[in-house]
Amino acid sequence: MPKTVILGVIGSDAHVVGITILEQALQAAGFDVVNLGVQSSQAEFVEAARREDASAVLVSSLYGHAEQDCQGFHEKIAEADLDVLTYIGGNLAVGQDDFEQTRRRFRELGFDRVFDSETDPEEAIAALRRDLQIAPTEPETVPVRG
Ligand code: B12
Repeated sequence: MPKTVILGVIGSDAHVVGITILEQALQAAGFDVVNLGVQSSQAEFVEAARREDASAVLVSSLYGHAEQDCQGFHEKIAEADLDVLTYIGGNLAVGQDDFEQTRRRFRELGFDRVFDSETDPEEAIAALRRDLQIAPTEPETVPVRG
C-alpha cells in the first residue's frame, strides 16, 4: 500500500517551486501525495492529514516566518488525535546563520525532522522510508541529516 503524505507551504508564504519539485520526487518514489499548495493554514494541513489518513505531513516555508506560522501546530495535531510524522524544510529563519539552532527550535516545536534549503528531495525520501519503515527498492545511499 503506498503511503500518503500531505505537502504544502504554510502561512502567507507563496514560494511554490520547492514543493512542486518535492511533489514530483515523492510521487516518483511511490508515495501518494496530497499537495495543498501555497498559503495553506495549519487547519488545512490537519484536516487533510485526518481525511487522507496520512502517514506524514511535510511543511515548507521559505519566507522567514516559519516559527510564527508553526506556533500551536503540533497541539492541533494532538487535538485531532493524529499519529503522523511531521517534517519541515526550507528557509526557516531570517538569515539562517546557525542552522543547528534553527533545527533545535523546530524540534522543540514538535517536528520530527527539520531540513535546510540545501536539502535534496532524495534526502527527504530516504528519511521518510527510514521513519515509515519502507524498504527501498535499491540500497539507500543518501545520508539523512534532518
Ligand atoms: C523565486 C523567489 C520568489 C518569488 C516566488 C515565486 C513563486 N510563486 O514561487 C517571489 C518573487 C514571488 C518571491 C517573493 C518573496 N520572497 Co522570495 N525568493 C525566491 C528565490 C529567489 C527562489 C526560491 C525558489 O524557487 N527556489 C528554488 C527551489 C527549488 O528551492 P527551494 O524553494 O529552496 O526548495 C527546496 C529546498 O528548500 C527544500 N525544501 C523546501 N521546503 C521543504 C520542505 C521539506 C519538508 C523538505 C524536506 C525540504 C524542503 O527542497 C526544495 C527542493 O529542492 C529565493 C532565494 C533562493 N535562492 O532560494 C527567495 C527567498 C526565498 N525570498 C525571500 C523573501 C524575503 C521574499 C519576500 C518576503 C520578499 C518581499 N519582501 O516581498 C516575498 C514573499 C512573498 C510571499 N508571500 O511568499 C527570501 C527569504 C528570506 C529568509 N527566509 O530569510 C529569499 C531566501 C531571498 C533572500 N535571500 O532574501 N520570492
